[in-house]
Amino acid sequence: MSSDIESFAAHLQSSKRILALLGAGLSASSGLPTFRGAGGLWRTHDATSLATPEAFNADPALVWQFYSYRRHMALKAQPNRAHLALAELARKNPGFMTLSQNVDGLSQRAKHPSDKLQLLHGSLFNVKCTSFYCSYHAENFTDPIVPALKIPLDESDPTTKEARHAVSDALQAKQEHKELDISDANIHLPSVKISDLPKCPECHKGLLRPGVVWFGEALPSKVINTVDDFIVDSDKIDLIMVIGTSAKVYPAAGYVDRARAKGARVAVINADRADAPAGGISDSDWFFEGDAAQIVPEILR
Ligand code: BV8
Ligand code: ZN
Repeated sequence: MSSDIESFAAHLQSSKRILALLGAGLSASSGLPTFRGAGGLWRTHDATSLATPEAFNADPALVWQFYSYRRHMALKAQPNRAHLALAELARKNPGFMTLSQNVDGLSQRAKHPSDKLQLLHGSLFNVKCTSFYCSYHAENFTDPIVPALKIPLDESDPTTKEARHAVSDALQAKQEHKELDISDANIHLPSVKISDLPKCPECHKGLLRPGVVWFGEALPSKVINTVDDFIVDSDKIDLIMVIGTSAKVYPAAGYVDRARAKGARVAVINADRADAPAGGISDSDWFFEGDAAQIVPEILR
């Protein structure tokens, strides 16, 4: 395995079909917490207990507070030099396709060409109606999306452990068919009434939900088909860059092996040496350890 920039740059130069799989580590330098990194979103706030249809059904107000907080943070953040360098490569190289697991909208704000940016897990800035008979969905950048979801001045994070306990209490109560009002869980969250949550402007009945892919939900078929076409249409894939991701969430992480199966060499950019994709890093690959915001612009120069 190499961390030699020259050999990587030479291979990049001669590569026609290139994939990049992006994860939360790409946006870390923009100030957005990752899911697993130190103090990450998952470790301290257990996003998995909030990023599910069950949690939303059990307590839509809490889950909306979680997403409203992340929308607010993402809008305050700026794309970093790695987002910009990847967008530049996508403009220059028609054979380069980016698969992003990130929902923070930073690649889009870096002017990454949209046809070259596949959002595997949706976006914080899409919303859709939860009513079965309504197909309303739209982009929405309003912050807060409704007044009731305004972030408290101290920007206290609504996904603290109290909130997490509240979700599991609510799930528990639901299962025991007891209606547990979130305020019974005596947590200090400003309780938000369901009636104050974002409503569908089309059917005026359904609650809106964030347009992200939750655990247990299928990835958007249009995105899957576009990525499959890119892979199948490629006689050979020359390179996949795996940038700032623990590569543990599937089916997204599975694209690394699919690229390898088409001959791709793998370049991992990660702050943590231990976080290599399944299947490890072979001799013909590269591992660049450190901050993606520093490394990516340098190796794509
Ligand atoms: C599905 C949107 C089926 C929401 C997200 C066992 C095996 C295989 C699969 C499963 C399994 N058990 C369960 C599953 C399925 C599950 C899954 O994979 N679970 C995991 C936990 C094992 N997958 C699903 O549920 C998927 N759907 O399978 O559906 C199906 C099929 C048909 C019909 C119906 C159903 C859906 C998964 C999508 C979930 N949604 N996001 C939201 O964001 O709120 S996933 C979410 O977590 C992110 O989008 C992201 O993808 C993922 C976190 O991963 P990373 O981005 O990698 O972030 P992480 O913190 O983990 O890592 C950061 C990395 O950066 C670290 O390596 C760190 O070292 C590095 N780093 C930190 N700082 C820097 C850095 N690197 C460089 N520079 C830095 N500065
Ligand atoms: Zn509707």
